[in-house]
Amino acid sequence: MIKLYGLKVSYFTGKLEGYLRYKEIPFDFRSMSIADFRKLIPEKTGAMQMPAVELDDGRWMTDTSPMIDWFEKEYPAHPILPDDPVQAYLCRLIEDYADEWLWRPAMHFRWSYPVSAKLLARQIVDEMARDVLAPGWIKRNRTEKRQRTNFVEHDGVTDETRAHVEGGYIRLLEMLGRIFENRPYIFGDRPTLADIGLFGPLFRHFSMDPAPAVIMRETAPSVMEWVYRLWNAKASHIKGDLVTGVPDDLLPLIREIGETHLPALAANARAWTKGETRYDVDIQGAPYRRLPVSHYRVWCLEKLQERFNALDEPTRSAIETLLAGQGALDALLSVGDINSGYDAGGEAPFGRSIPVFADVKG
Ligand SMILES: N[C@@H](CCC(=O)N[C@@H](CS)C(=O)NCC(=O)O)C(=O)O
Repeated sequence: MIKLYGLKVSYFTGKLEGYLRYKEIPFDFRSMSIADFRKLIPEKTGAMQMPAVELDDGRWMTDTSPMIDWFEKEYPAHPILPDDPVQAYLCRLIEDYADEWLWRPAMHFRWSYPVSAKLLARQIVDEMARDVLAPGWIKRNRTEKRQRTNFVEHDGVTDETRAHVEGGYIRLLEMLGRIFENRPYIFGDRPTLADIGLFGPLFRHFSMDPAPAVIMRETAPSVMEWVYRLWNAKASHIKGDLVTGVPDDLLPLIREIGETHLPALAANARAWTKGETRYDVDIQGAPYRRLPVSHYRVWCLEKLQERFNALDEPTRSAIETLLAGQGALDALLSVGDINSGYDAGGEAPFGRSIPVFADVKG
């Protein structure tokens, strides 16, 4: 049986668990210790990050997006990518937004509010650092400080951007709430990659961490219901179909991605091309300053462009019209052809991976 190393509070571990449970792929869950995180996992995968998967044949994988693609090939029953190539492309876009853009509000709500931060520091230390010989309060303080410094303060959350960071979550709940009034999953009666991607931030962070969860319960119970519907979903039990085309209630989400995630990806890629390590970008009028340049996210934009360019002409023009109608096309294509140099041989999720932020230490 495959071994899944991660934590029961982790964004990307939760995303992969949601996927594996839905696909009914059995796995043996292993809590990742600090020693695994600092030594074993980087040795095996190249990146100090979770989750990581060890296969029966001894191979290791990391990075949920290419891992899910690999599992989809190995377990082709009940595919999570829609047959409709327009819907499939939107799934990729929504997954990338959920993975990369929602990371900041998820970390902010977890580490800026003591009611969340104290609980999570306790949970992380209890699960990960039992063997570390130091008083519990020291381990918990260290964890809280590490996370807040790296993922809140160094990721552009300031007095000037805080309302915008939180507003993005509130808007997401409104948009998803409207969708789930109409159908159980983003594209219809069964989950797709769009649901799995959104599950990362929405499950382990927004629905479980005290500060954002109370907002979800009070203002968007249909989203809370979707989170746990997906957690309980089994592909072999769901017979539902997907909708035809792209429903109107999805357009605000595409617009939001076009105004937030895509311009941020483009600014990051431009800064990386110039060899910079920090960049500034204004998003929906909010001034994000000195954001860490991420090589990994240059690859994210490269993949989105590559997939776009590989589409056949009618599909590409349908997506072009759709994205342009929501003001989301320019940012996707504004940085001409990108060559991140990462995973040039197409080995991911095997081979040497890189973390999202290279500067973050154990
Ligand atoms: N692109 C990766 C991201 C994985 C990731 O960033 N995981 C987080 C925890 S949920 C992590 O390990 N961060 C590194 C750290 O905290 O230093 C994926 O999709 O698996």
